[in-house]
Amino acid sequence: MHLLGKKSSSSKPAIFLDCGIHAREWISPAFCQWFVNEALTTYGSDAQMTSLLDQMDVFVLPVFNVDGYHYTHTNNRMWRKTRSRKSGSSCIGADPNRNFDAGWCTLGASSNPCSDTYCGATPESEIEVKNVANFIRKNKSVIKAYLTIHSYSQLLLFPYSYTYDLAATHNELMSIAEGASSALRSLYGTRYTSGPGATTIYPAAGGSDDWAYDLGVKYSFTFELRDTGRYGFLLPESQIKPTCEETMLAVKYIAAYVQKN
Ligand code: ING
Ligand code: ZN
Repeated sequence: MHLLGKKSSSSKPAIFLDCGIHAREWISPAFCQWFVNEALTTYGSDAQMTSLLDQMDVFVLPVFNVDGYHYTHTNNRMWRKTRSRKSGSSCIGADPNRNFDAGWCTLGASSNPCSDTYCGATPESEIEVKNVANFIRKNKSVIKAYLTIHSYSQLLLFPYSYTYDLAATHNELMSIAEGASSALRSLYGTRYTSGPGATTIYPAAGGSDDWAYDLGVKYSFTFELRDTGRYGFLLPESQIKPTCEETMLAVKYIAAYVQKN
């Protein structure tokens, strides 16, 4: 994991950013790598990045599901889940974004180990999920925002996905998401839709953003990057750079909001 931020004697408020929860969503790890490079190369020249890293820390987990990501390079480009073994089943892996302890396995998830949305044997059964959850729990007093990057569909989602109930801070989350989406659109005209997961994409329990929000991380968002289905997970190389550039604007918008609130 990368820790970005100007050294300080006191602990600063922080943002947690992860990429690559799902193995086949290759544009996601590309974005985290882009983000770290931008932070390292524009600190001191870009006013917004400089002030962000002076005042906040950013924890970046560039590839959450490393085993799955590797497997998409060697065996199956369309693999989504982890690569854990389960006794009594020949099927491998659980969906890390159904394995968090948020309405676990009640909705939009499967208890069949062979399903691509298998919720796992228990909440946090997956070692990747357990470790990220432990890290966020341990640092919850400083983590103000949780951002997780997926693809595809061009959506900016926020809680809840495990229930149709609106989040207590729904209006604030919606207005941040709309602001971030318009910042993103300003670069190349890419259109994003904002809203709660359950009604904007589909109901699904056990997701990381819902879990972080219920833990007390007020600003919790799931990005679904390009495209809307023409290429889907097989986003062409020519779209990597523009996708990362426009996504940076949205992430910086959210970071600036969190910084001043
Ligand atoms: N989409 C997410 C998924 O895990 C999601 C949508 C977001 C579900 C937040 C639950 C919570 O299915 C993709 N593309 O993975
Ligand atoms: Zn995903």
